[in-house]
Amino acid sequence: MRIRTIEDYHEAYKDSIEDPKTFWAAIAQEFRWKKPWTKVLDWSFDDYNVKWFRNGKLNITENCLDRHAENKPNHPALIWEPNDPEDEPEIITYKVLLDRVCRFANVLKKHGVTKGDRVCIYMPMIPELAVAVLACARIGAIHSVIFGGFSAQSISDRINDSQCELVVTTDGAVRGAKNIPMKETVDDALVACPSVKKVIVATHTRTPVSMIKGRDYWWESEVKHVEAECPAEEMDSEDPLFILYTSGSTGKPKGVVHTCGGYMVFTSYTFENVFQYHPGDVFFCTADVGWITGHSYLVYGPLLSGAITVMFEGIPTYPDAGRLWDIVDRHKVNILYTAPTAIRSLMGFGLEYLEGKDLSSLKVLGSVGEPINEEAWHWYNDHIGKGKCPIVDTWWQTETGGIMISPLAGITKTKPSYATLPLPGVQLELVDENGSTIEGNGVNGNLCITYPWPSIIRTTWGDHERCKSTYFSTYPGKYFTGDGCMRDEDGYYRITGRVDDVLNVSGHRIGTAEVENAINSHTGVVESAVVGYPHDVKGQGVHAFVICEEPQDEDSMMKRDILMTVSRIIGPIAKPDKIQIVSGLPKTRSGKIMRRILRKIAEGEYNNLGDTSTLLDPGVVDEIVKGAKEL
Ligand code: 7RM
Repeated sequence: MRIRTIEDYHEAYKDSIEDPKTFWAAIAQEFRWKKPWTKVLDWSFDDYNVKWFRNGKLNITENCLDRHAENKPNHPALIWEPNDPEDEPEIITYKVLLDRVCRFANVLKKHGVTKGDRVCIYMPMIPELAVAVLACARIGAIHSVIFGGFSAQSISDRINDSQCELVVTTDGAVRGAKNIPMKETVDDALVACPSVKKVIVATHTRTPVSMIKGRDYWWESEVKHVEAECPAEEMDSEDPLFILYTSGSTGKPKGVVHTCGGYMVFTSYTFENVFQYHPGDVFFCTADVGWITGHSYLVYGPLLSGAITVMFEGIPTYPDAGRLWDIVDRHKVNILYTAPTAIRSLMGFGLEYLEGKDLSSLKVLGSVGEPINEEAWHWYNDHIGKGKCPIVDTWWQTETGGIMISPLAGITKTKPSYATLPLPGVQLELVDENGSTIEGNGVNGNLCITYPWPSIIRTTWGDHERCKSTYFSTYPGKYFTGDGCMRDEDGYYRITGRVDDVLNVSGHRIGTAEVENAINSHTGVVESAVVGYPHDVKGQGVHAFVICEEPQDEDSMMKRDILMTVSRIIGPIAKPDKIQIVSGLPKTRSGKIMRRILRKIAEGEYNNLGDTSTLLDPGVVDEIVKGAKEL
């Protein structure tokens, strides 16, 4: 379905509310199904259970690849831009991509992977990553992609949670000027992963690696010895497609499960409508495939729609802060989808990095992952879009699978820092602390969704109760997003940020409890509390308040060792920006840490701490304020 005008939007929205099943069935029938569904939707948000396109059979890779390889075999599917701008980009057509996916699918089969098995993918942003993901989907294996910035410990926790049997990785990775030892990290992880039987290693950096006989195999030699054809496994619409781990308010990340049919329908529908993709447009999503944005809008959404998708191995600041603009220029990118943190960071380097870059191919700009502040919005609009590219500020979550609130490019009137309006098919509600619906405009509340959409999270792997209690119990009968939200006088939505203990650091979701657990595992640490504070580039920074067994001097080894511990346990992305050693934490008489006070202190709002009289030891606050000022 294609919405082209604001009238279309309002009409589609109305239809989607009045008769959601008919609305989604019409979109779903645009895809290739091996067997039609018998019922569009079964659902309950009370005893959480959602099933879309019941008994429908399909394979998502037939829709991503075969359809297009038949119609336009030589059309580019993936453009790969290497880390080093001196290296050659790679252009992979639909025909070739299908071929490579089928070969690797046969490799997985040869190593015993079958439908329903879990496969862990830990790779840099190279074409083999997309190939590995799609090869799993081809044979019905459930992929669990782990972002390359996670530590060995994080990898093994995730592998063990979902009992992966096979891992796909590379010898090494390069990001900017850094070399990253991928296989070595996997080896460290596997010491604690008895479920893993095989490891497939793609050669990329030629970093020396250890290869264990009978367990470890080279990608390049494996693909030589298999057939080029691989039939697409018949999957039920509700069979799991992938697991993606994401942080919540507890110490343990959850494995968000998405299923084949609904995820396919929703990612393609949102891709085409939000970005107003036209055949032949070059689409560049800068997110890593290790995050949901990379899954939905680098791999699946664009390929389902037969688009040209750009994958960039490196970072926006290498070799200099003009790299993204070089890529736009070089590949004539029409649609750029990136995160506010990247915009803010590049903004800081100044306009000289835009000199001589031809950005005239750009038609649409997108933003995702965190609220975009007005300054960054205007910079993006004026200097990248040259005032002629609509900006789509897309709000969504790992759990929603695809974009939920966003302007439709060139159709919805935009407003800086507003995600604007829900897509047709998305039913929002704002609720107050008591769970009562907040009606009308010019209001603030907690953002809920009251009706299922096709790519809603189905479960958290291995623990359905956790899924129910995390998302469907705060406000019974509604999906609770964890975000605060304003609806302005025009009925436009503006996300104000998380209302739980989840941080958003450079667009990466990090649970404060996870960071605290990591810090607390460091020797000599008694207790810690982690909060976020506004950070000019990262959006949020991480401020850790730590109680140690022994008194510490200002630049003690302790702080550096804590950073190393967090890096080891979670990954460098979770390293606190500030560590403040304190002698106590503000606690209530029942022993609960008053995070509200710590947040205020971290934000620098020292004079507005609210009522501290109920604290066990009010004096501790003065000491923490003093320490924070000195930091
Ligand atoms: C896509 C993604 C989800 C959280 C979400 C929000 C925040 C995402 C926006 C945003 C304001 C946006 N998935 N968030 N997009 N906040 N405006 N356009 O990021 O699972 O990793 O994070 O990110 O808090 O709940 S995620």
